[in-house]
Amino acid sequence: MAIDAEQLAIRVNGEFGGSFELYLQTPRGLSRRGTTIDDRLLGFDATHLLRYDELEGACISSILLPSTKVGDYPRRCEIVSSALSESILEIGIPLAELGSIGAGDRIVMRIADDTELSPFSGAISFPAPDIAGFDPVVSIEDPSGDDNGPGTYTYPTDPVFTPGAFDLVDFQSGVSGDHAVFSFGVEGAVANPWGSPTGLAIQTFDVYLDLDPGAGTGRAELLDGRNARLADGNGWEAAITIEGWDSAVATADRDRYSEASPTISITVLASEGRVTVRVPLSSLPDGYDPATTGIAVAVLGQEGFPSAGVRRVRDVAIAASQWEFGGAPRQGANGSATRVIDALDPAGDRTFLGNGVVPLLRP
Ligand SMILES: [Ca+2]
Ligand SMILES: [Ca+2]
Ligand SMILES: [Ca+2]
Repeated sequence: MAIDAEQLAIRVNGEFGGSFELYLQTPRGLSRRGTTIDDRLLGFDATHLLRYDELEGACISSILLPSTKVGDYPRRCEIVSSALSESILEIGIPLAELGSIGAGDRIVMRIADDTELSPFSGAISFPAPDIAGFDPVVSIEDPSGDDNGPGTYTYPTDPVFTPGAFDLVDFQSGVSGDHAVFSFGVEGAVANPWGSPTGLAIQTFDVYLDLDPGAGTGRAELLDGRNARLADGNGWEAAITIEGWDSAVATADRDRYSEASPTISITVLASEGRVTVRVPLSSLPDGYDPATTGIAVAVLGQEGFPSAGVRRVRDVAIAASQWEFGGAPRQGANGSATRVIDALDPAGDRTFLGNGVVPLLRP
């Protein structure tokens, strides 16, 4: 078994009677069942079921609700690669399908065919390597303690909003294989109090890419509801918004943008406060190069039930409440005040956000 930044590769030696089931447990899989589909005890709670047969190849089910009939498990076949030659079977599963996996997490597996479970002695498990590693082309630090928007914002009062969770301290970008990689460090931990499949819950990270900084092409306004724009003379051609449930890549011209949902893998190192994402280069505009593209980065509060016209980020009110940030100027409360809590800016110039502007940084 091998794991890299893009997939879990499994190589099985043995005789296959044409079909088998492979049960996997990953730390942040969505649901769990403790038995095979014909009710043999696995010895662990599986989060994923991969079914292989010679005709169909391999299909994976990643939602194994015990109350649901096995036949109703949603299954995806096109994303799993499989190859059988003589007595060696090779299977590749995209990491994005398995939920976030970080260094030190353990992946557990066992195979069942008609007659037996193997290994016979019990499930095997192995640790995931540090797949968040990559070589950054761009590395920019942000001051700590400026997670207060234009200087006045405070966190919502619910205890899930832990200190430093929205305080960006560094950003890196680079390319690894055919993926663009973006990595965000925050001062606090990246907790997952709402149990998202990616390990990310309360934060949203936006990255805006301006392929020709200073030329004024593209869109100045950020994604809907950020209530902020790039500094004059700059416009983004693509934006990536990263959150626990609904990450996307947006591409824009001056007047509008549209979203796509390519497979984005998210690796969370919770206690280190680090989130690393891999986005297919094919989903970004031609000409994207981390060494020349201007970037803007914003941290916001994720919101599954946003105000009208807002793309899934949390409101800022005059006074903080359980689920709202506080500190908006009276005239801007729940209206025009920016929802950006921290923006990447090594100079720490708060007048930017005070004017609804997020700085564009050139590598
Ligand atoms: Ca900061
Ligand atoms: Ca532009
Ligand atoms: Ca900042």
